[in-house]
Amino acid sequence: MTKKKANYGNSQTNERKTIKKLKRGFAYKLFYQLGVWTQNASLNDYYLAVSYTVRDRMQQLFINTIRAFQQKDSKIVSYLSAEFLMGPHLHNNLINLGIYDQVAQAAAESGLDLQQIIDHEEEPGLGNGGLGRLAACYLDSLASLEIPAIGYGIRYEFGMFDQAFDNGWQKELSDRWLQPGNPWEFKKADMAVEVGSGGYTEQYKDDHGKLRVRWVPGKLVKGIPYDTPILGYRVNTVNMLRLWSAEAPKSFDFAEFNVGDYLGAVHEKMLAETISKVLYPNDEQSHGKALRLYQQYFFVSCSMQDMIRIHLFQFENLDNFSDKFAVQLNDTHPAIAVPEFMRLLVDVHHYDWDSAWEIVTHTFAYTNHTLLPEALEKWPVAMLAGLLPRHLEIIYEINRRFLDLVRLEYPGDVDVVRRMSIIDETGERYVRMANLACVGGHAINGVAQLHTKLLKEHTLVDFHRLWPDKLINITNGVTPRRWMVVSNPRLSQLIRSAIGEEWITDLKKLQALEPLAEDSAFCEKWQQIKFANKQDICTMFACKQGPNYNPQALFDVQVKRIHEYKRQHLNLLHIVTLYQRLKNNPELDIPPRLFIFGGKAAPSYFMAKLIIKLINSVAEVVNGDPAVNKRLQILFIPNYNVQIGHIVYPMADLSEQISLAGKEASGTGNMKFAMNGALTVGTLDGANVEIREEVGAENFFLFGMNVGEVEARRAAGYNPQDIYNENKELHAAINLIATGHFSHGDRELFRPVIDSLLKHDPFMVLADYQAYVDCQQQVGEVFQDPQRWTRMAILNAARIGKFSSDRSITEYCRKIWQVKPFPVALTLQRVPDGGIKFP
Ligand code: GLG
Repeated sequence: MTKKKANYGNSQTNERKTIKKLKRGFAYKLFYQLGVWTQNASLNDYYLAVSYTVRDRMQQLFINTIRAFQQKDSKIVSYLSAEFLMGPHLHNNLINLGIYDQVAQAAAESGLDLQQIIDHEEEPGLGNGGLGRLAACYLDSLASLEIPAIGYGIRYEFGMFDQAFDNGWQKELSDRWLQPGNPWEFKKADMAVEVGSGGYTEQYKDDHGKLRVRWVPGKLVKGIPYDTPILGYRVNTVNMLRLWSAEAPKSFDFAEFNVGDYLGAVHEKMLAETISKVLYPNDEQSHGKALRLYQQYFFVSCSMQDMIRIHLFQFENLDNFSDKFAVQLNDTHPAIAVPEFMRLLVDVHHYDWDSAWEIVTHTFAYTNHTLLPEALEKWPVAMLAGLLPRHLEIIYEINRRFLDLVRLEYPGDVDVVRRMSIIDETGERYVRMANLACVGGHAINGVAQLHTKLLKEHTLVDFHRLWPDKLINITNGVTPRRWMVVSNPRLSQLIRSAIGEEWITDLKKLQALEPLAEDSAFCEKWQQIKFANKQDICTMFACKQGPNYNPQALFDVQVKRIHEYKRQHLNLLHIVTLYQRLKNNPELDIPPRLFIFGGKAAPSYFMAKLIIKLINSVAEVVNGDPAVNKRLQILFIPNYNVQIGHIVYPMADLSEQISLAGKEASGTGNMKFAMNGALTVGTLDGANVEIREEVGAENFFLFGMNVGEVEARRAAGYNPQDIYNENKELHAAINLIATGHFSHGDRELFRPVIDSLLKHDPFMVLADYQAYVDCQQQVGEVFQDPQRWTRMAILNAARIGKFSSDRSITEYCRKIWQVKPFPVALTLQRVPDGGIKFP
């Protein structure tokens, strides 16, 4: 399907006019909006001026899309997510609008360098990693597929921390994304809503003498929405990311709330604002903190109230709410929406329980993103009782009714009741959020085939048995607009000139590249592009200890959160092994390699931070050793984020996807690498399985145990010490670390890593070590045959079509949301004098 172009296309005749208008736009914004003139404007002023000018060009589409939301026959997807890792907006918006070239030209004619302006943007890092970035890819696809959608989340004042290295240790610096000003958002102060906490519940009789319950909160805060337009690719649809910021409500004004106590009143205001102050920087770990629970409740309550308002704007009551809204719970973080919506329906809008439950369960669906037990959220009952007393009552009632159903289905089976209960009563009592989400929605999905299978067999086995059709798979995807067109312009241009543009919105079309894998001229161009991308990195980062990085080397890349299950330390053991081999045999015939790492560790995750220190320590020794540093180098890029991702994926030769089988739900970096023509070395975990299926086993470096083998190995009594004793190279590599070779003789520093590996090795690093090293040997050999390598790389890109987020979103629409595209008609026109003409 070819898409019609949005208004601001690149038609030749309008070109000059557009450029002239853009230049005038920059100057106008500088002068009137930012209050500076060209001579004294800073780079930030120019960034803001250009961004405001671009935003203006989205405005007509944005307002028309919101009008489309308000039409009775449009159904809206609400994506509820505690994280949206959007990445920089400017470049992406230029690409989606189709005015990159004109803006670049207008900037040049104004004496500006567009690239420099693009690079200046502070990205909104409102997410930890894959889960938040997935939400951002999905917003891009929803808009590009013309599906009306709102992303609902939190406008954290401080997003993900900035990472720096201090003597090799991770140092966390506070993120300042809002400091330079955010030109992409609109504050909608008059759309604020109130959210309660604490207090008590009481029964009362309504006007008809009916007994009802109401919640009397002890405190209120105000949620203020900030809207960011989310532009689709070359379509009229501009959806909305609505992020809530917490403020103290009016009712807490000085006179009423705290007579004469000025500081006390300010303190209240501060407490209220704490709610949206900072993103919890933990990936894959539940926090157990009351503030975190309240953050979740805060944005969910704001969002449900907002949807209800939108609905009642068009309809008399909420009976048909689930025909208007499909609400997706991105993991369990927003699962408190289930009792909140019940409360709003029963207590506020006076629905009876059964009708309310009918509406609720038809509205929600839940995506599970993890198999790690420590990531499954549960909240102490006592905490909920204090913070959200009415919600706890509602959860009990939901649970009572649900367990009746379970008992009916499995008479006499007390174990199944215990396991499925929303309340965990095995010790201190907890509310299990995954169980709540499973019960409160009409669909549950995993994020890759293997992940869904494991959910069915283990984590959610009881729910799957009770409701066999409810749990389905929708494999993740990523947007080719950001991860190819924006981040890899050279490759995108080559592909365009070879097969046209349709792949940008229909990624399966990349298949047309397959025959070109045999075309030597095309292969040569492909290689030149990879080389140029690699050179960029070498220019950007200078080696601190040794010779500068060599763009001829094999770029072997692992970028992702630092976590033991992702096994950055397995990668490191391979590096130390190569280091030893080179030291023992200087003539060894292996291709030069540059190992690149990127990723943050949760500030409280001791082992992950020690692994960062270990990588940096090995880097210092290896890079500084002239005996090896022509063939072995390590670069740990600090502060890995979306922006760094833009430069990392295009230059990689090899993508490290080496988690222990059964631990990574899907992974999405694996898709971005393959899209950009990197080959994968990986285990049969998460979406790796499907990537390998698509690109062909012969174009994928597979190693290690599969899930069944992992289970069997553990069942047989896994003893890592045996492997250490038997494997000479591994033994030597571990000893080198343990004896202080990389820590200036300090034998204590890395002892916790070594002890963990030798005593427990929870992620079976040692069990997969030999297979990994052997597989890497093969990688090195293939790399020495550039023709073969390039052919494999092209086939990876050509066969990656399945992993577009457009495919994922199309599946969500069909299998879960029952939503269709709703193309936006431009009924509200801009008029030349700057006013708005109503039709
Ligand atoms: C999770 C999982 C990843 C997954 C991502 C998006 O760990 O495997 O790709 O969600 O579904 N916390 C995450 O990043």
